[in-house]
Amino acid sequence: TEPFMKSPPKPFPYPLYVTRPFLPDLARYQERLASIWSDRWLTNKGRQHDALHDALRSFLGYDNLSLLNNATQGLCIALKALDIQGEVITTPFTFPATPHAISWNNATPVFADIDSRRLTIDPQSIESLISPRTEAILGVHVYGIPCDVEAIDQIAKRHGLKVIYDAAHVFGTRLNQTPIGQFGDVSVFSFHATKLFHTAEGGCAVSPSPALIKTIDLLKNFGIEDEENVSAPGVNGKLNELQAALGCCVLEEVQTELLSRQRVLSIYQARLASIAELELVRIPGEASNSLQYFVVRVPSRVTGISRDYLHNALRQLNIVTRKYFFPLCSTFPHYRNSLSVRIPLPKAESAASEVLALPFHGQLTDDEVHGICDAISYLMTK
Ligand code: T4K
Repeated sequence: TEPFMKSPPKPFPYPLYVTRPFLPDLARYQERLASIWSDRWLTNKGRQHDALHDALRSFLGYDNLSLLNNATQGLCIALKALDIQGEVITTPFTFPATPHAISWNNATPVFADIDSRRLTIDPQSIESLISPRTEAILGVHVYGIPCDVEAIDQIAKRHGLKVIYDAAHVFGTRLNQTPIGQFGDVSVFSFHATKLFHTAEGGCAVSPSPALIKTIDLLKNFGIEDEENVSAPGVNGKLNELQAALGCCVLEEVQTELLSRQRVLSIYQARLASIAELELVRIPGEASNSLQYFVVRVPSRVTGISRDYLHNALRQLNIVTRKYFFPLCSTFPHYRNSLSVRIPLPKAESAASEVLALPFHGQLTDDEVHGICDAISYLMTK
């Protein structure tokens, strides 16, 4: 396809959102709803919950998995299950949920810089921040790019730290064939509507340790052991039957969504790779692509064109891109003057000012993706 177009592109007649939830066959969902109606069982580990639990365990390859009502609550519960109370070294280049979960546990997030290529937490920066109060590292596999799990593992072993991964973007990811959640002490996935696999709201925790998942199961259900024993100060983190049923239906058809996203990705890559002013954020070869986001970077060294210009100009054309993840969490009022920000974070700042998530989901037609590429080509080269 011709990479440059001469005339200005026309706005789309409807918004093209950064993402849209995949909706499974409605009749299949209604069948499951009918079974919920006849069971009259709406939450607290019903049949749909158990069906989704088993299906995900085999689909993802995890023995120990706990379904949750969302990933934020999941992170809070995971940190509690590991009894983290001191400092947790984490990345500022993430969704607010990541440091907030640490803060809700009355622990202190401490922001490390990121690796400028992978965009994930930089192991060297982690080492520079370790103090006698450090108890854990919380890495985020941002956009589906795995953290440097081996380096993090070594640091954790050397200093006796726990490792938690925010796995909100890595549904199905394998790193050199190993399911990504096998690394660290615990990983938490999000099943929010904006995720490739979703239950409208939901999530799960996985861990190599059956004992830790047992604790998470306990903490997500008020700490109730049985009718007469409550052994821990738990919360309510349960996934209900209507959402679990939706998840079962989405999982049955997730391959369709993956194929469609692969089609969209191929068009973007073929059309945008030739624009010198744009860098495509790529998933490293050793990892499978979770196809969660498609992100480009507009390097600030490019004169005349900034990420914000591209974002605003595309919005005029009804192309709704998002600046995931700007602003950095380290700039939020709650953190910026606190013990959380101890070192300059230049690489994270530069990434946050340059990234742009483009519309990326299976319902986009080829023509729409080409239209987005036409608009970007025009704006970047005019
Ligand atoms: N860790 C990381 C690294 C995360 O990225 C997230 C969540 C979490 C933890 C926490 O996971 P959860 O506790 O949510 O399970 C959205 C999502 O709400 C959020 O889950 C996600 N990350 C984040 C990256 O994106 P917003 O504030 O950008 O959402 P919103 O409402 O602007 O939606 C984005 C677009 O999606 C809309 O422009 C249109 C489309 N959309 C959205 C919804 C909800 C639809 O078409 N239909 C819908 O039903 O946060």
